[in-house]
This record gives sequence, structure tokens and C-alpha cells, in this order.
Amino acid sequence: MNVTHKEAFSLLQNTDNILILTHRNPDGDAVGSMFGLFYALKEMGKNVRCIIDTVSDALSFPVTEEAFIEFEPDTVVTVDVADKKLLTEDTLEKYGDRVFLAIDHHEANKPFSEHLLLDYKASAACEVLFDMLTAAGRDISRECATALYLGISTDTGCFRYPNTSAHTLYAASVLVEKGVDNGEINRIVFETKSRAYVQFEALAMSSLRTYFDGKCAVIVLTQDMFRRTGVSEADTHGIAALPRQIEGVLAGIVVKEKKDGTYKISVRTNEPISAAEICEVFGGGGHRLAAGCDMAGRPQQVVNDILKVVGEALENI
Ligand SMILES: [Mn+2]
Repeated sequence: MNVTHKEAFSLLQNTDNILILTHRNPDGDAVGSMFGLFYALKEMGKNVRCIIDTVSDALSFPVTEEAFIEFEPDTVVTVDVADKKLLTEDTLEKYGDRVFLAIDHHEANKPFSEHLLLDYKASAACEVLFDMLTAAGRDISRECATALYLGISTDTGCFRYPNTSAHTLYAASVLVEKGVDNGEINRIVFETKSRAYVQFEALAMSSLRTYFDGKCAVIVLTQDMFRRTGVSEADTHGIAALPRQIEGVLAGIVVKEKKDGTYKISVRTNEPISAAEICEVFGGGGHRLAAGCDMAGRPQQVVNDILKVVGEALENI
């Protein structure tokens, strides 16, 4: 059942022993919304724990060890999870059917919880949390604000994407007022690359091919590229943005070979192409301009299959 920001807050207020989960391959919004909520609940005197996958160095958020001590929760909450299939394998198995409250901002959200706080106009799950805490009249601490800022900043590409609304900027402004070191966060997240990463990026760019008169660009990442550079997969979220940066590209695709030999596809589009619609064909989903799906098969077949759908989308504009 859908709940308002205020209702979601009182649901949390009336529970304890809360476990927070987020999606696998955590991005900045997953990390930020998890720890933003962690701090907010802790400050309310709640017993709170988190379970999260490996996080890339740039997004590693200083949080007390206590957050990860195992316990038997009474209440399970998810943040930034559009579909329970996106939980990690372990948490899906253990908690997938007993999520009390899901807090999300994905238009393609597939409800799976008892209660759902969904605001797909929000740029980030962190913006939804900001609104929830504000609606409840809670003061936001510096720790909580820093986590929420991280999520908003990353999901808006540092306030550059069209999902950055006036309200997003207002939320960021309030968070900065609470003491967030925004310059430092953005320097680490957006302006810093390891040397290994730069090598990886060069390999990625050398795989780039364009199709449909340059309207579609595809990068293929192989396990070999990870091995050769020593870059971890968690550190390569940024690659997804590269193909769409080329002038004239309406659909930028990154095909990443996973360890098990299947592929994770990231699609970034410009209007009027919908990334979510392309990914839905393959059982995935996401936002209008940024979405993903999983595929299996031989690499060239995977690329051809996705190109066919992109081609149809381009023909319809
Ligand atoms: Mn998000």
C-alpha cells in the first residue's frame, strides 16, 4: 500500500530493531539513502542495522562498525530498490518476502513490500528521505545530511541531469547548510580517478562502436579488462555515462561481461528515447534516461539483440 512521507515516518517511529537493505551493485544513492536513514533512525533511539554489497572506494561512507553487526530484525526496510529482484541474492532469499516499508524513486517500481513510499519525481531515494524527515519536522544531523547529499549528488550527476528539480536544489541547499562538505564529496566522487581506472577507461573507449548514423554508441567491457587493470567492478559505474557523451548519440549502451559469463547492460539515453522502455524488453527497467537489464548469450548476439530494440526506438521518433 502506498503511504505518504508523513505516514512512512510514523510507521518507522512505531517500530524498532530495523534492518535497512538496498540494491546490489550499490551506487551513491544506495549508499547515501541507507546510511542517511541509518543515522536518522539511530538519532531517534532505534536499534538499526544495514546489509550492503561491496561499495566502491569513492563511495565508501564512514559509518560505525556497529551498523553491520548481525541481528534478528523486527522490521525490514529497503531504500532505492525498484524491484525485489535487485536485492542481493542472500537478502532476497532471507528478507525478500517480509519487507515492511520500501522507500524509492523509480518510476518503474514493482511493488513488493507491505508499505511503499514512492516519489518518482524525486531525483534520488535520498531526496525522498529528505522530504520524509522534513515532513516529520525532524532536524537533520550533519552525518545524515552528508549521506543524503551523496545520494542526491550522484543520482543527478552532480546536479547536471534533468531529474535535478528546483526542489532537488533546495534540498541540497538545506543539506549544505547542515554542514555537508559538498566540495570535498564532489571532488572525490566526480573529479578523482585512480591510474588503474584511467587505463580501464582507455580500454573501454577502445571498444566503442557507433551505429545508426552515430545515434547509438556501444561499449563492451570484458572480464579481461578488469583482470588486466585490476579495477574492481564496483568502481566502474562511471563508464555507463561515457557513450552518451558523444555528440549526436541518443542511446549510449554499456555491455558488461559478468564473472558468470552473462551480461549487465546499462542504457543511457537522450530525449526522446526511453532507456526504461529499451530495458523492459529484456526484463529490466529503471528511469526514462537511465536504465539497465541483464542478458545472456554470446557477446555479439547480446549486442545485436539490444541494437535491434534500439533501432526500433530510433525509427519511431
Ligand atoms: Mn537512486
